[in-house]
Amino acid sequence: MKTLAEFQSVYNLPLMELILKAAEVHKANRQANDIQRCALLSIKTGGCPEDCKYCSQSAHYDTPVERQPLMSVEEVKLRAKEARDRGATRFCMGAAWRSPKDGPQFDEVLQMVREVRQLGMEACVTLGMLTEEQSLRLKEAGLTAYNHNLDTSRRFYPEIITTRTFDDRIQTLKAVAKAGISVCSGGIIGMGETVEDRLMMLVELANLETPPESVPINVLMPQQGTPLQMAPTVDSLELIRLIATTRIAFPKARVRLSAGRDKMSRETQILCFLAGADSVFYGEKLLTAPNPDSDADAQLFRELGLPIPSSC
Ligand code: SAM
Ligand code: DTB
Ligand code: SF4
Repeated sequence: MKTLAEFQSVYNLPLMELILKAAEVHKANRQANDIQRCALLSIKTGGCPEDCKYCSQSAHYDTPVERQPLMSVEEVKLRAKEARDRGATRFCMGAAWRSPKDGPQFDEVLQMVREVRQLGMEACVTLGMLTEEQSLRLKEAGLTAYNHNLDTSRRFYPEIITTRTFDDRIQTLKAVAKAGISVCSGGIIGMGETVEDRLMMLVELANLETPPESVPINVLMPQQGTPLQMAPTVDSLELIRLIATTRIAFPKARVRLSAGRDKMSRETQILCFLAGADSVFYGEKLLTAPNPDSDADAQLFRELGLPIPSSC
């Protein structure tokens, strides 16, 4: 059983000691130079019935995001192929749904998963709440991982989302794990929560029956029209401390430096990698928000001495 006190004592170590400790854990459990590049695609955009206060796709807020129906399987296949050619090894598809409805649309998502797997990539989807049966069908289609973030601590959660509960999220994670799909779950920082909330979120994740093998840490990208559009910027050293604590808390997991990289200096990103982050989203767009441009990222990888396709 992991405790808040335990994670606080790690998080509050002198900064260099914390980074060195996280780097040691990283080196002992994972390959130091293996930073996975994942591509992200919004396969169904906007008009979501949930009220997540950070999200540009919620129908509760007036945002500039244009609604798009479910993309065709052919289009997804094309985008996945392009991403693979640029060096992505995981393809993540997101749909702005509360939960998928069984029927032709879910069948199409299953086909997208099959196509991505046939391209030799890991396939991840994030479709909202799932039943056990839907999880099993996704597993049969070859799904590698399911992303469903706890987002924040149990106590801060109702400040951010009121249309589904923290326990609803945990139920979905249970269904995903029961189906034998790898669990990808993390959260967002910068929504007005305290450092204690961030660590409480890690405690919840670490104490799950099946802890996540993949932990995305997103920095809030304030979205026009959402209640959090004016949220203040997160201090980069707080991000680095949280990444290091996440690495120590989940020694074998992928720790994903996710949303918000477009506003980070190269040096902040490199400190995050040193502190144990070992994955980024690669490509100019996340779901609706911008990501660093591919040339800048290719250059960063070259400067780090990491492999990158010569065409990039
Ligand atoms: N509808 C699905 C769901 O919520 O489960 C999937 C898509 S949702 C956009 C996936 C995750 O992206 C969210 O849980 C949240 O952690 C992250 N996210 C969404 N908007 C963000 C923003 N503006 N800044 C940072 N992270 C964000
Ligand atoms: C995750 O934790 N971050 C990604 C992925 N899972 C699906 C999504 C980031 C979204 C950033 C805001 C946007 O593009 O709208
Ligand atoms: Fe919908 Fe997901 Fe956005 Fe929440 S985060 S409003 S569930 S798309």
